[in-house]
Amino acid sequence: MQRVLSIQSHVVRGKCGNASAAFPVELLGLEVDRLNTVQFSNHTGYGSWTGKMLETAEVSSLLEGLRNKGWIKKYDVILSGYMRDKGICQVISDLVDEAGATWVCDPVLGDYPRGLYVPEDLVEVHRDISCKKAAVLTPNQFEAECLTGVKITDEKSAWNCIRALHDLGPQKICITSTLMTEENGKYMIGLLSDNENSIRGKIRMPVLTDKRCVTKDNESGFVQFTGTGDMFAACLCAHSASLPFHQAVGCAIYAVKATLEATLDRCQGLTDLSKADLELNQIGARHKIMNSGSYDWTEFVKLL
Ligand code: PLP
Ligand code: PXL
Repeated sequence: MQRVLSIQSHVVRGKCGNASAAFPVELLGLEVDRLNTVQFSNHTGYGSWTGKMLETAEVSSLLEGLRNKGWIKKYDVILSGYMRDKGICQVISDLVDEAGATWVCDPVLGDYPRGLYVPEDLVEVHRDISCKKAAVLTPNQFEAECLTGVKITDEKSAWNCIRALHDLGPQKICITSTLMTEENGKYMIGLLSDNENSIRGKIRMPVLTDKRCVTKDNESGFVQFTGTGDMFAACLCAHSASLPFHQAVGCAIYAVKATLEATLDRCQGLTDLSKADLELNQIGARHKIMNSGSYDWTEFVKLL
């Protein structure tokens, strides 16, 4: 059985960071050890929260404890996500070498429309340290643009952005979500590129809308979830243990989509949707997550 070390945030209430990533990895049959880079009461999208972040030295000390037991070399995959202290990237980079593990890096920096939601110095650190060593990178559009300086306005510029990301290091890249849509906003577009196997693909995900989310800045009622990127990277990591990258992407999208649908199902009968109502309902989707590896990935991924 593969063992994953997942280094990202933890929230007491809600589903993001390790609270979004760990359960699906377990449902998919991998062992996951959680190293929490922060412990907050809730995700920062609520505007206020309490809790603490770990200093780099505290992360190193936890790893030292694992090292003393001979457990570092047992990791097959290191999954990293949300962090706030830039020194942690170098610690993870050294850890990946020591463990001889594959680094799946979700360079969490921000998104549209929220913008940057971690300290600014993390952009440079992800560019110079994480990208140099990560095998797999899963930025969203905002993060891909921050890392490369290449703006995505259409598919051509998106592929230029992916090329620039490959030049930074990672051989497998998935831009999980972009502002590009098809069929009048019905589908959101993402892109994947596996340089080692010369495979490129376009990802089409159905956009979920809800009347209760309609505002004057959001006329379509696009539902803004949090923790989807974290869950996606985790499912990708788990499916990659048994499937080629592009297929793992399709199956991970299915697991996330089933979860978002289960989340909206849970909101039936409510007149308004709060952030708390939109916390991912992974439990409601657990059977679909478990079976996502045998889902027809071609529904979401078209090879180019
Ligand atoms: N929305 C949907 C429906 C998704 O399936 C995914 C990724 O799997 C995302 C959004 C990506 O979210 P983020 O922008 O947080 O990376
Ligand atoms: O989903 C990214 C994320 C992870 N961890 C914490 C967050 C967020 C986004 O808001 O606040 C603590």
